[in-house]
Amino acid sequence: MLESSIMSTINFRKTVFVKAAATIKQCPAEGLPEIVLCGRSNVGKSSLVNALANNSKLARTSSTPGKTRQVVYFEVDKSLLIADLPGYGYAKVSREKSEAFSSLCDDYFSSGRKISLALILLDIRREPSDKDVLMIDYLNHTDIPYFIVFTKCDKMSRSQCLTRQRQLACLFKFSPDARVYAVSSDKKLGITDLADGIGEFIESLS
Ligand SMILES: Nc1nc2c(ncn2[C@@H]2O[C@H](COP(=O)(O)OP(=O)(O)O)[C@@H](O)[C@H]2O)c(=O)[nH]1
Ligand SMILES: [Mg+2]
Repeated sequence: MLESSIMSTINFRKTVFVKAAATIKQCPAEGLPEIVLCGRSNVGKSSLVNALANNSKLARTSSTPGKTRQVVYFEVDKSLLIADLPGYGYAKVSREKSEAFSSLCDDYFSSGRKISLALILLDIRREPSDKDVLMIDYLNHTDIPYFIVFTKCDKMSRSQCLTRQRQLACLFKFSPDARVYAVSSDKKLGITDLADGIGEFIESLS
């Protein structure tokens, strides 16, 4: 997890909250390239926004899974929009609520909004859920580019992390185009690398 020295010109420290949307209709107008964060509830989506922005007060994080019921938008350096999607498939919320969250996540992908890049967050320690598998399978059948981001890597040694990454890559059948990152938002590991990767990818679109 060496931090790369090649910097993209997008400054993630200039990240601001835009709005929270409870329905697709409330989502902001399209314009800037948009990246979406997806993954099960509690995987570390909001913590990743904060780590990228180096601002722990930006996105609300929670140790109680299933809290976010909205798509939360952030604008980075007037250059891109980050959509923090509701986490999918957390068993402890009621079935009705759980379906509402995942349907907002599903709707998002079928809404016709232009998604420039999806970040699929996977907890390095956990076994993939059916929803994770479905999400990746779905993306493999679309032309939406995605990066895989393994989270909470501070919970393991570096060598355990590499072994897990290899095991999970076999289980998931990631697209050969998908870049794979391993990060810790807590310990700020791999964050600069990921920011550079996102910046470079977004800049290559224009
Ligand atoms: N150890 C560790 N815990 C983390 C990390 N990222 C997030 N967490 C914890 O995981 C829980 C859920 O994080 P959150 O960002 O709210 O997840 P979200 O539901 O996907 O947005 C919180 O208790 C965080 O403190 C990490 O890199 N390392
Ligand atoms: Mg969150």
